[in-house]
This record gives sequence, C-alpha cells and structure tokens, in this order.
Amino acid sequence: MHILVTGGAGFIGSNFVQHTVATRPEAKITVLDALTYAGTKASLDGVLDRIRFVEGDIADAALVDSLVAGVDVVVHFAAESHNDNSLANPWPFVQTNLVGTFTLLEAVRRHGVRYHHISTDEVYGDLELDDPQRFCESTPYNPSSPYSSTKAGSDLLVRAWVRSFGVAATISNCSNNYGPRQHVEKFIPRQITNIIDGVRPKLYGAGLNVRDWIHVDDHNSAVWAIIERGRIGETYLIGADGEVDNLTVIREILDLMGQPVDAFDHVTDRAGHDLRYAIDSTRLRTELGWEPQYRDFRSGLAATIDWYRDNESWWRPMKAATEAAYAATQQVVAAPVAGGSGEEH
Ligand code: NAD
Ligand code: TDX
Repeated sequence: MHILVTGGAGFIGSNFVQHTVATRPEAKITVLDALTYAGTKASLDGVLDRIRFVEGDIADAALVDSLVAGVDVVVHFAAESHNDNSLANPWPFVQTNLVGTFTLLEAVRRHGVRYHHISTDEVYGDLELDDPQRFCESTPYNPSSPYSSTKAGSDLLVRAWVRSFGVAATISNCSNNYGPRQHVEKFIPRQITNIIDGVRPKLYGAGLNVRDWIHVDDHNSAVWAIIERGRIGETYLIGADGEVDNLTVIREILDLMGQPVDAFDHVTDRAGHDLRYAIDSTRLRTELGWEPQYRDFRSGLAATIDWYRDNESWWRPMKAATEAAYAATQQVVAAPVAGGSGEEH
C-alpha cells in the first residue's frame, strides 16, 4: 500500500509516520508538508530514509494531483491547528483547512483514491461541565473559533464529495492529543518547556475548562483501524475517556517536575474559550474493535515530560518566538474568584 500523508512533519502526522514505519514496514509512504512554523523534518528523524518527503502546499493543485495519482490512500493531517493563532489571524485557516482540503478532494475524486480525513471534536462546540451527554457521531455541528469552523467546513466538504461524487472517504474527529513532538504553543508542551526554562506555567482563566486527553499513538492506531476496516462515508469519533480540567493538568505537570503545585500564573483567557469537550467513542470500539493502550494519564504525562527533557534540541528553536507571540496578547491576571465559570468576557 502506498500512502500519501499530508502534514507528516507536524505533531500527529509525524507520529503517524513513525508508528507506520515501525508497525507496517511494507507500507510505502510519501509525506507532503509545507514546513510551516508548525512542521519540522526533525520530527521525522530516524525514518527519512524510509519515506519520500515532498515539501509543498496542499493547496497547490498541480503538485497534489501528481502525488495523488500515484498512491492508494491519502491520510490528510495537514492543517493550521492552533485556536489562539486563528483568533489573531484567521486567513491561513481558511486557506489551508478549506481550500487545501478542497484541493485534495478534487484530486482523489479524479484518481479514484481512498481518502481519510483527520478532524477534531471541536466541530461540535462545547458542553456544560455537568452535561451527562458526550459528543457522538450525530451531535450537531456548532464550532466556536475560526479554527474549529474551518475544520467543520472541511468535514462538510468531505461529506458532500462522498455523496455527490462517490469519493471513498472516511472522517475521524478526535479529542485533544498529547505526547512527543507536539509544538510548544500547545497547552501541555508549553507548560513543560516553561518549567524547564524556569518560567511559571500559564493558565487561561480559572482553569475549569475540561479537555478529553488521548495519547497520540492511540489516535493513530484508531486512524489505522478506520483506514483498514472503516465503512466508507462514515464518521468515527476517537477518544479514550480522558477528561481532565486544565487546572488539574497544570498541577500534575508541576508535581511531576518537582515544583509546588501552585507555582503557576493565571493569564488573560482565550476569547470564546470552549468549556468542555468529551467524546463517546462507542462506534469505534464496537464496530472496529479499537481500544486505547494508554489508560493512565499521569504516566503518559510523565513520559511526555521525559521526552521534552531529552529532546531540547527539537523544541528550543521554536520556543522564544512562541512565547514572544503570547507575551504580545496575554497578561498575568489575578486568580479568578473561586466558583467562576472559567471564562472571562
Ligand atoms: P500541527 O500544527 O502540529 O501540524 C500541522 C502540519 O501541517 C505541519 O507539519 C505543517 O507544516 C503542515 N501544514 C500546514 N499547512 C500546510 C499546507 N498548506 N500544506 C501542507 N502542509 C501544511 O497539527 P497537529 O496537532 O499535528 O494536527 C494534525 C491534524 O489533526 C489537524 O488536521 C488537526 O485539526 C487534527 N487534530 C488535532 C488534534 C490535537 O490535539 N492536536 C486533535 C484532533 C484533531
Ligand atoms: O498556555 C495555555 N494555557 C491554557 O490554559 C494554553 C496554550 C492553553 N490553555 C488551555 C486552553 C484549552 O482549554 O488549555 C486547553 C488546551 O489548549 P490547546 O493546547 O491550545 O488545545 P485546544 O484549544 O483544546 O485544541 C487542541 O485540541 C483540539 C488542538 O490544538 C486542536 O488542533 C485540536 O483540534
């Protein structure tokens, strides 16, 4: 099987390539990645001689057509992926997440190639903290941010291309990933690398916001289950029952790194900050027999901390610019009053 992996130099895509080389040595892999600020070939260290790496844009129709023509499957990870960036400048999100996905869909349509679309639980909006329902495949779309709205739009393009043109596609919507090679702009690596640098971690609002954490390798094993056994035209939600609020995560990281658990700053909250995500992955588990392997968040977090300690040369080049951008928009604020909603408006 020859797979085209878009975004294969980013966090989840590079872990997918590493995982695939290790578990499916017979697979032929081409990576298409524009190497934006979020992508680095260093994430493919150890496998670059086993794959073909093409630097290019998923919205480059001629390049995409030529690559798609030669493969059996496209797995589409490439995206602008960070909510805070989408609030500062939405345009790259429209261009890559919508126009880029459109470009890929037209190419797989022309060449009759199987397509798997990587998406997010954020397309469903957010839940109240005490809502007993979790997101499932029939939850209505209700995205909040420029990021999540462009991901929602790209999912809808895929559904239309399946129905109107018979494209052989599947979609997966996954919850928050953690693990090695995640950009230091994201919550967990930002706090780990701040602590290594002697800087206090930064918590948005009161930190009551809940994310449903899944290890990146569990996400990618689910993606493989869907590629191999998923029903064409279906959507599968990927989650590992990992709901934790941000305050607890930050305290856990501080504790694991030998710091007092209150040694963090509250900073300006994110505009429109989603309160809670939670995934019901029953369909994936019952239909495809998938189960997560990483069930203990604390030990997954400890291993992730070790990875950042051991791989400073990977993250150091991106750290200063990331923190400078945050410093321009975020200020340290007083701790929000206990019992607050976690959102400041
Ligand atoms: P990332 O930002 O770490 O990586 C994105 C990669 O895409 C980078 O290598 C970048 O260079 C590349 N890229 C960006 N624009 C491109 C373009 N126009 N052409 C070609 N390449 C381009 O993102 P990630 O966290 O690895 O997310 C991967 C996918 O998974 C995204 O589609 C995201 O929406 C989805 N997702 C992420 C999470 C999460 O927790 N990170 C959860 C659910 C779904
Ligand atoms: O410094 C921080 N402090 C903080 O409290 C940062 C960077 C984040 N946060 C909060 C905001 C969120 O509630 O932590 C939570 C996680 O934030 P992010 O890492 O930015 O992730 P999130 O916005 O939840 O989106 C992530 O999961 C879904 C990915 O970035 C998306 O690509 C994916 O679709």
